[in-house]
Amino acid sequence: MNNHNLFAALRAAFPTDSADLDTVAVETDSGLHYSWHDLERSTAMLANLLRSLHLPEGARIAVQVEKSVEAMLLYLATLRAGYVFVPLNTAYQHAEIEYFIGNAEPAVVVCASRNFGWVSKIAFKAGTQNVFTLDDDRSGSLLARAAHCSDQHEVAQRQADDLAAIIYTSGTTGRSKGAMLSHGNLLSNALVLKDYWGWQKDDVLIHALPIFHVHGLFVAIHGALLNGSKMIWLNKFDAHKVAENLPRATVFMGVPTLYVRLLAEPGLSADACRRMRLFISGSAPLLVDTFRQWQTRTGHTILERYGMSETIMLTSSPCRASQGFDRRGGTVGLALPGIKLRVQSDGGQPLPAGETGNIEVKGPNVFQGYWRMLEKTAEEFTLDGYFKTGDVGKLDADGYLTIVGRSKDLIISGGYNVYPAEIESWLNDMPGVAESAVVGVAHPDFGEVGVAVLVAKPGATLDATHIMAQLKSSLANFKIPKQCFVLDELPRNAMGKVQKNVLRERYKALFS
Ligand code: MCA
Ligand code: AMP
Repeated sequence: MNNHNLFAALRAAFPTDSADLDTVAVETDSGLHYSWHDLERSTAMLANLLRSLHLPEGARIAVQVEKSVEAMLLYLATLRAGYVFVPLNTAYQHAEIEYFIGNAEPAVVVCASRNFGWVSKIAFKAGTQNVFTLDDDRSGSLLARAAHCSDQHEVAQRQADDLAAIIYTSGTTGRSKGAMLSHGNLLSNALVLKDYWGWQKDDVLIHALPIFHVHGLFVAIHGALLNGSKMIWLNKFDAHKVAENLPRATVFMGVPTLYVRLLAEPGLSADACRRMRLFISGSAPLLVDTFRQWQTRTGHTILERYGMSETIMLTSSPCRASQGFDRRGGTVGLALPGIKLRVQSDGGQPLPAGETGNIEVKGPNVFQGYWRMLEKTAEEFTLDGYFKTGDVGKLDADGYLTIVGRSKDLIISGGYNVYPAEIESWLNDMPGVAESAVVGVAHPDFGEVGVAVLVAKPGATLDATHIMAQLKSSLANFKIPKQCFVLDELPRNAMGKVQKNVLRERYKALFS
């Protein structure tokens, strides 16, 4: 293959026969149908629009829009035109967007029309020349402009290590880092999953995840497109709609919260799942209890996989009979083909099966580094080139990986990452707050949620409700701690370090 552009590989799987090109590639829950031909034409038009802007090589296209098929087409068009896609969570607010745009310096920003006022102000201030709007009802200036562009476009030539996307992943110091993923990273992983998960042309994927993170944007979309498989597209997860569509589908991907919510849906039954081939879970720990309940209720065993923004997918439970078909609840399966995975001691020594240590990985899927953070990138790799995931786990004698915790201070809430350090720095800046700690505790719906603990400055009185409201006006809603307590002091060890484990223990039953 001469052109390593990921889009070229995806398009190669589109039907070639003109009658098949008119078959449905994406069907939405609002009754819209997009044929393969539509995908081809509309990505060409959007790619031509981007090209007409005379952007520099490597230009970033930052996108904060509600989920829609058109938003996916914009992603594909960005690949097609050879630019770098920067998706941003729709929950991000002013300060967060200001940081991402300032850091990524995108040449193009696409936002929802209701946010145009404030987003364009930030973008123009940061030097962005083009700001378009795109809404989830197929309106906005992006599509209006693209409508005038040709539907013929030659896919831009790209090398395997040319950048395709930057995915912001929250930083341990409170600042997000942009994980740079190349066309080669994305394609190698998509090809491995195509084979490992046994994708077939007649598979039908229910796409119900957001498309601004790795799970919904890469794993799900690449999986379907690379195999010429149809997608049933939901702009927003809705357990009832998913259950309704199950009888027509074969593959579903979700974070554990989606499985928990589906289990509460009366329409979920073994009969509804009769055509289903694969239920895939990832992004956060799946409770063994959920895994078992799913088996009992549907007759299907969830396939668990583990990955990161920096690496895309790393491990998976076996999928087919030839792989042993042995999916073990509580584990995230085996290292995917071509991916080296090891568990090391803190001193950097390999640990035998059964012992818990730091998970490190190497492979063609591992990212190119953090955007404009050379030192940070270097810190996250070992001398022999393994990426330090920050996850702690153990391998069993058969190679199954169990994640037992994280060395990074991270809360995963409903599949979204929340870094306590970021929340604490906002809390600490609030009037009257002397110090704060944010810890993750178990939650029946989101798996884990944040709880904030505050200590007031001498003489100050803190109103937890008011503080949470203030936080809500500054940060994405999923980052807001679900409860807030004011204490006289934080528990500390002899070294003066805050004992978050003591706080976690104290609040562990808060939501049970
Ligand atoms: C919504 N809320 C949350 C979350 N989502 N709180 C904590 N954690 C969350 N994840 C809160 C909002 O703040 C709001 O609170 C209230 O719930 C309703 O918000 P809404 O947006 O309507 O919620 P929802 O539609 O019910 O969303 C729940 C969800 C969503 C469907 C589970 O969070 C979701 O789509 N999660 C999937 C995330 C994902 O795709 N992760 C993959 C990352 P209030 O009313 O108080 O404001 S990729 C990754 O991790 C790696 C690479 C991997 O391995 O895949
Ligand atoms: P992100 O930075 O958003 O890509 O999130 C990556 C993190 O999500 C990983 O480092 C893990 O801590 C976590 N994660 C992903 N998949 C799983 C899984 N199947 N089970 C447990 N944790 C997971």
